[in-house]
Amino acid sequence: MTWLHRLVVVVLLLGTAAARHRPRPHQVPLDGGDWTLYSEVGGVQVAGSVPGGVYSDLRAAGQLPKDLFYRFNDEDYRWVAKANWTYDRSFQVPRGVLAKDKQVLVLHGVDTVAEVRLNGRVLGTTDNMFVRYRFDVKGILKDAHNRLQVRFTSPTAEASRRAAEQDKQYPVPPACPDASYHGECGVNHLRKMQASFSWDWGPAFPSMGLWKSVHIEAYTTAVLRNVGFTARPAAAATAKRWDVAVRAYWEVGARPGESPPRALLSVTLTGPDGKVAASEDVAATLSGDAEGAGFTDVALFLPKDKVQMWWPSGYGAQPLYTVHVALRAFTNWGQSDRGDLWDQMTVKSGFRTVELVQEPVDEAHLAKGLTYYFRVNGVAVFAKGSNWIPAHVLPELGGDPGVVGHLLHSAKEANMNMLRVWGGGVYESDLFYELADELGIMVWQDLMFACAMYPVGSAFLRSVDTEVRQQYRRLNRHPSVVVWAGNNENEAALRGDWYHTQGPLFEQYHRDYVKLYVDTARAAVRAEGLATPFAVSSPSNGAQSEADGFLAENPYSSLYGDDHHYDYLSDAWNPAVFHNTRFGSEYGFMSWPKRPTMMDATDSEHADEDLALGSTLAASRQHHPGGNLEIAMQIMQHLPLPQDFNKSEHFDTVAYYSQIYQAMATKTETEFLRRSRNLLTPLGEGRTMGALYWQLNDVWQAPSWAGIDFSGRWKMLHHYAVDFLAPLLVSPFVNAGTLLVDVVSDAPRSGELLVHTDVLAWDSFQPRAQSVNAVTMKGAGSTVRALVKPMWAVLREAGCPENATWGQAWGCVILFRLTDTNNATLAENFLLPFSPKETRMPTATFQLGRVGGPFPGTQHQRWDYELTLVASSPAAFVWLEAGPVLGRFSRNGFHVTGAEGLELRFHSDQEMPADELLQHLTVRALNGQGFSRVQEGVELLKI
Ligand code: BMA
Repeated sequence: MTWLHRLVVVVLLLGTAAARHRPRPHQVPLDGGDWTLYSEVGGVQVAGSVPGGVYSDLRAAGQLPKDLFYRFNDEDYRWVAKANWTYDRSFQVPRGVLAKDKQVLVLHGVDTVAEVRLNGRVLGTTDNMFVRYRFDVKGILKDAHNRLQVRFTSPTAEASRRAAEQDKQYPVPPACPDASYHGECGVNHLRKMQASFSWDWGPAFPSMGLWKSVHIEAYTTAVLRNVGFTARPAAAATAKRWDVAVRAYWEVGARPGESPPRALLSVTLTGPDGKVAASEDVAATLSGDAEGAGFTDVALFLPKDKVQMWWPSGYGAQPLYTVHVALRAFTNWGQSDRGDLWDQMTVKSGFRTVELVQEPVDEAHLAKGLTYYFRVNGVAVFAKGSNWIPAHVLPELGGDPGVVGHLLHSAKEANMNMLRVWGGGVYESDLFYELADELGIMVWQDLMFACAMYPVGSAFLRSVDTEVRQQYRRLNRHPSVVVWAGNNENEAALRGDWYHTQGPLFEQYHRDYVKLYVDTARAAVRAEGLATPFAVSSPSNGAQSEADGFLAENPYSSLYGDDHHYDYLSDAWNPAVFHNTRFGSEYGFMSWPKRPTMMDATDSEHADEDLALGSTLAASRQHHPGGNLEIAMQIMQHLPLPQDFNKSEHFDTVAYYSQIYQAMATKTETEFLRRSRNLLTPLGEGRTMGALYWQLNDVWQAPSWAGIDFSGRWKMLHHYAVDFLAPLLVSPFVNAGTLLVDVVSDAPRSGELLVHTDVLAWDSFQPRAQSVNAVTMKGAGSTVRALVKPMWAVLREAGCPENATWGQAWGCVILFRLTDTNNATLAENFLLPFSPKETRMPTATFQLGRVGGPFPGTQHQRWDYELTLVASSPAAFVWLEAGPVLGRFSRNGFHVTGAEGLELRFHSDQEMPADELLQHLTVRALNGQGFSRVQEGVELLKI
C-alpha cells in the first residue's frame, strides 16, 4: 500500500463507522400494518401485517375469538387453511425511486404458494417459503397509488393437488400423517415448514402469509445482498497466518447490453477489541448471472498470533469480529476521491476451524468402523445438547427475540454446546445464529426435509437449489454453524420402509433420494464453499452410507455416523438397555407440562374436564400414537402411579411423575453416552462423541419430549441437564449387580480429584456409610473409573436393605460428590438402588424461609429472588413451583439430603415484591406418597 492509499483507507474507515447503522438507502419498506387481508369466500376482511400471517392477523382482528392453542382450536380453526387469502396494500414511493434504473420488489419470505401482482399486473408466483423472491417492477411501479396484492392458495389444497399430480407418475409418500396427529396431508409436496401440517409434538396450523420483510429496492448500479466469511490457517505448516476470504454477494441493476459496472469493494475487519485487524480494497467488474447476482472475494491476511479464536461453550471464549463491506463506484484507484457509496453491510463472524472426523477407530481392523466427531480448532469436542424445533408453529412468530433469547440462554445455562436445527422446521432467524455465535452454541443445520420421500421434478429441484444457496449464503459465515445436513431420517425411512417404498419402485425412490440430497442439495453447498462439513442425512453412517450409495444397510449402525434411538418399552433408568453409537443425535422421552402451563390451553371452567390423562383434550394433544399409555407405562416402572391415573384428580401427579421419569431416563442415557467417549469394545463400539437429546423446546402446551415447555418453563429434565451436561461429571451406574463410578471430563483437567460416596437412608440426614476414592485425571476428554464394588456390599456396609423394601425398612440413596483436594465441590450425583415405588420413605415436611428480592438477575432473567428451603427429613425429587409467575428456580427436582437450609434462587423477568411471589410458591416431593393438587403430606410454612 502506498501512503496515499493508506490515508484513503483511514478516511474511509472513519466514514464507515459513522455510516454503519444508517438504513440502506435504496430500500422502500412495505412492512407494517398497512395491509388488508381478505378471503374470497365468506367475505372476511381484516387488517393485515407484514411480517405476519393469516392466523396472526385473524386472531388480532378477533375473527378467531380465542387463543390458537385454546382447547381444540387447532382443529376448530382449520377452516383458515382451507381458504385462499389475499394480502393487499396501497403505497407510494418517495421521489427519486422511479428515476432509478433498477426497481425491484423483494419478498424475503412468502409462505408459500402465491401469485404476486402489482398494479394489476402479475409479477410472478412463489412456492418456496425458504426462498427470497425478487420481481422487476420497473415500468409497473408508479410514484403514487401503487397496489400490491399477494394472493395465497390454500396450502392444504395445493399440497393435495400436487400429490395427485405426482400420483399420475408414481406416489411420493407418505400420503398423510398418522391419524393421531390430527394433521393435514401432502406437506412433502410443498417447500414449506413441514411441521406446519402437524407433527408428533405439534398441531397443524397450515399458515399463509408474508412471514418476512417486503420492500422495494431502487438503485442504479448495484447493491450488496450478503456477506460471507471464511477463515483458514494458511496451508503451509510454516506459514504463521490466517487466510480470510470475505465474500461480498452483490446484485447489479445494469440492463442487458450495458457493460458491467466497475466497483471498489472495501472490507474492514474489526477485532473484538474494537481495533481494525485488517482491511483491503478490491476493484471488481460486477458481471452477474442471468439474475444479475454474483460475488467478489476479498482476501485478508492476519498474523496467527493476532487472531482470537472462537470456541464452543465450555472450551474457550467466543470473540467475534466485525466485518464491514462497502460497495462503491470505481473511480480512480489509489486516489482520495472515492466513488459514490452504492451500499454497505456490517456483519459479525469469528475464527475457528471445524472438521467432522471420520477415521478408523482401529487401523488394524477397518471393519470396526469410523469415528464421527467434531474437531474444532484442532480439539475433539464432545457435542452436548439438544434438538431445536421452531419456537412457534407460525413462522412469523418463530423469531421472537424474547423467546429465542430465553431458549438459547437456557441451553447455555444447561451446559449445552450444540443444538441441531431439525429439518421439519425453518432455517432460523438471523438473531438465532447471532446468539448461537455469542453463546458458543454450535449449530447442526439440517436442510428442511423431514420424515418423508420428496418429489424430484425439475422445478422442485431448481427451487431447492435456490433455497440451499440462499440459506447457505445467509448463514454460513456464522462460526456456530459447524455442519449442514441434508435431511432428517429420510435415509432411515427409505431403508426401513416406513412409507412402503419397498417393491418395484424402490430403485426409483433411491435414485430420487440421491438426486435431491446429493446431486442437488450437497452439490449446491459444495458449489458455494467447502469450508463446512456436510452430512447427507441424520441418522446416517456418514462416509459408510456414501460408500453404500447413500443408503446404508443399517443407518443406525453403532460403528458409523450418528444415531437416533427411541425405546419407550425398556426400563430407561437402566443404562444396559441403551445402544452404543458414535454420536447420539436424537433420543428422548415424553412428559406432560405442569398445570401452570397447561392452564394456558384451557380455562378454569374446563380445567377439571381437560386436565386428566383420560380426557378428550389429553387425547387430542397427544399426537404420538399410544403416547399417553407409554407415559403411564414408563411411570409405572418406577413410580407409584395411582390406579385411576386417568382421572383429573391425578393430573398433577401424572405430570410430575412423567417429568421425573423423563429427567431420569434422559440423564441415564446421556451419562451412558458420555461415559462411552473412550470406550472401544472388541467389536469396535464406543468412542461416542455426541449426545443431543430430543427435544429442547415446544410449539404448544402438550405432552412432548421437550425439556422446556411452551411457556418457557424448565421441566425437570432441563434442570437435570445442567448437571448431566456439566464439563465435569461424576457418573455412578450399576452393571450386573456391581456399582461403578466414572469421572468424565470434557474440560482440561489433570491431577488428583476425590470422589466422596455417602450412603443415606431416607429417614435421616446422618450418612450411614462414607468413603472417599481418589482418581487421577489426564487432561481434557478423559474418563476415569473411580469405584467398582458389588452393590450388595455397598448396601450391607451401610445397613441398607439389599432388596426392594416395599414399605418395610427405610430405603437408601447413594450420594456422590466430586471434589478437588481442597474439598471444593466440582460435581454431584446420586444413585437410587431401587425404584422409588419399591422404596419406603417417611413423609418430609418443608419449611420455607427468607424469601428475599427482587435483586438484579444473575442469569439471563432480569430479576432474582432468594429463598431458603428446609426439610424435616430427606426428600426425593423435590419440586418447587411459582404458579402463574414465569421463571425458574436455580435448582429443581433435587433431593434434600442435608438438615441445613438449602439456599435457592428464583430467576424471573417479572418484578414483584417477594411477599407476592411467596403467595404463589408450592413445593412437593415424592416421599413415597402419591400427591394430589393440594399437596398431601407437604406443608408450606412461612417462617
Ligand atoms: C424423530 C424426530 C422427530 C420426532 C421425534 C419423536 O423421529 O426426528 O421427527 O418428533 O423423533 O418421535
